Amino acid sequence: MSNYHIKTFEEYFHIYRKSVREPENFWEEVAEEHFVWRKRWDNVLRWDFSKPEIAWFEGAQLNITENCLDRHLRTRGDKTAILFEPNNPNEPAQHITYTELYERVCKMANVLKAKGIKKGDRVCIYLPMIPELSVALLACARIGAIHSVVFAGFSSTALSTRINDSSCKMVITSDGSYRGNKSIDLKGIVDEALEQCPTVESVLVVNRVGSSIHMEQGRDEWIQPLLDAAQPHCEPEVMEAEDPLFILYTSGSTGKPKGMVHTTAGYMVFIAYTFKNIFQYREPDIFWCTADIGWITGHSYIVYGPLLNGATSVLFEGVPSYPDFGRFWEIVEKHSITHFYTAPTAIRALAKEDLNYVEKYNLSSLKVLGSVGEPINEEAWHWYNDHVGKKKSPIVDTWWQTETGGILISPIPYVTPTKPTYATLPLPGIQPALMDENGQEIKGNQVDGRLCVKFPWPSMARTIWGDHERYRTTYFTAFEGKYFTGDGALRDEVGYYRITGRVDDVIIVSGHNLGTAPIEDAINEHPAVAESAIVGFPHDVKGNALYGFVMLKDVGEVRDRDNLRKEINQQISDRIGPIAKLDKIQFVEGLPKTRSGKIMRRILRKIAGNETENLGDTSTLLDPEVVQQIIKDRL
Ligand code: 6R9
Repeated sequence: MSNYHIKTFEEYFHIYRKSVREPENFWEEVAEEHFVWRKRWDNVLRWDFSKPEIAWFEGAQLNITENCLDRHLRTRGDKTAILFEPNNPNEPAQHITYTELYERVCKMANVLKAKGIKKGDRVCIYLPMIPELSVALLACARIGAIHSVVFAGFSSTALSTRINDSSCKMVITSDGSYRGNKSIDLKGIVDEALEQCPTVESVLVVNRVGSSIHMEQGRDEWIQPLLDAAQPHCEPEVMEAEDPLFILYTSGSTGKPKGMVHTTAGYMVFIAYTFKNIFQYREPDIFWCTADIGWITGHSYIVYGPLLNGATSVLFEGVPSYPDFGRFWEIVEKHSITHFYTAPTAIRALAKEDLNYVEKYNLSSLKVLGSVGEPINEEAWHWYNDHVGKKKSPIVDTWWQTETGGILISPIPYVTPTKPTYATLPLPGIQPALMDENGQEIKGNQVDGRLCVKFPWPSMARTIWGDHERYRTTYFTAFEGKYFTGDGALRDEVGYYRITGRVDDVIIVSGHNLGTAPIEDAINEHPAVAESAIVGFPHDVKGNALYGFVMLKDVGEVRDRDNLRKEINQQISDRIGPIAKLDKIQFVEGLPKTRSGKIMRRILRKIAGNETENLGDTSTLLDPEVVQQIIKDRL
């Protein structure tokens, strides 16, 4: 029996048990059956979480793009690989076949090579959701360059920090981008960022909006003429299994973003396997993940997962509210989408609008619905199930992280009975553990604790770019011998997992992970600010919104507080991006601190969420008076 496609619940348990008993045999079988290798591995797995060192399929040689493109040409050359749906509904959709995609990737790979990009070089990609974005990732992978995609909603400072952290040699961007009825001057943001980026030698610019932009002599070039002149074939670079494939930055609880490094063979095997099983993908299904490729969800389940399986993957440039709140459903009907994968924040935003926006469209093509990015609340789950899935399409609530590369806990549709708000069961090969505060594993059911993983899986990040020690301390020291996720979870009476949220200083706003530290740093840079602390509080649509407690240097000096609030938010917008703006800013005379000087965010969180009745243990507070004053002035 093939291990690859799980079809019944019994089969799931059978495969799961095998994957725990003999993980190496399990993954070896998956790797043998479904990929093109230039050379077979010598060793399936070598690992030591104390260092931490993790290596899968060592000795193997391959190129992931051969698996995404070349091998499909004979059997699926004319099949649509990317179905591009533009921001403007009147602009025609584009069906890019596997053959066309292969040629476009090869051409771009040849352009990168001609610009001096070699195996191991880092290329920053700062593009909107247009086909060139997928092409750029694959072109890098084709020649062994390491792509570092930066979400095109990040500010110039956030962009330059990421470019510098991994010393990128090149940036691929566009003149501008469309989002709803707005267009954004992406190239202007890049120009500003590059004032601080000495390692960038060249910038390739895609023409998307036709705006007139500054082109820096000797540095910037329009990409289209170069592509037109390039050869449509490019020999794939032969990569070692553990050669880095990409870097993707994620927020941490300290200031600097963490460049998570994913490597080639393990990532490929796990992403292909999870795509196929978690979505029960079968030809000729049409798969749509609404995430941005700037996040891990887009990397794994818009680009690599679908292409590794020869699927049709929808790439949507726009937003769910343009030209109106029916846009998602209009697209589902128009392209007979079978799989729809989105985030709870989008579901909540659409659920607030008139039901007619959903009911107007024929959604009968849908077979599987997915959710990712944050816990899905009961109300949103039911709205999704009732009005989008019409109670016929199972919802897969998929839990995972940038660090995990692919989905670790999720129902398998038509196999695992779903339960609202539960991500349910681990995928084969994944061994979760709940830990108590003393570092002991909590066995049995009906328990809750901190979520760890006990055994390596192929697509886990291998390090943080340039800072392996930070990788070790962030993920492998809280619980000895285990990978710590930063999330809390509970396990119900049948062993189903429910993720309850972050237990560290990361706040998820509209599905975006925001570290408290970088936002506080941005606030503190304002000349009037002495110190600040931010926390999340519940919000109907965003899941969490941000509440800032800000202490000023000289209270007497400040005349216009509303203006100051605007300036603080502008500062955050400039440093990080508009997604990190605060919903509420309360000026305080002091912050609650422990005797060792740590801000007690736990207390601030309760105040922001209006749960001031029970503040918990306040005995370690240096000055309890401060807390009473903050409660009194609460917004
Ligand atoms: C894929 C992605 C990771 C954090 C993760 C957790 C939260 C993601 C979730 C979920 C509950 C789910 N998260 N999926 N929480 N249920 N189905 O989102 O990666 O951006 O790195 O975020 O998102 O807190 O630790 P990333």
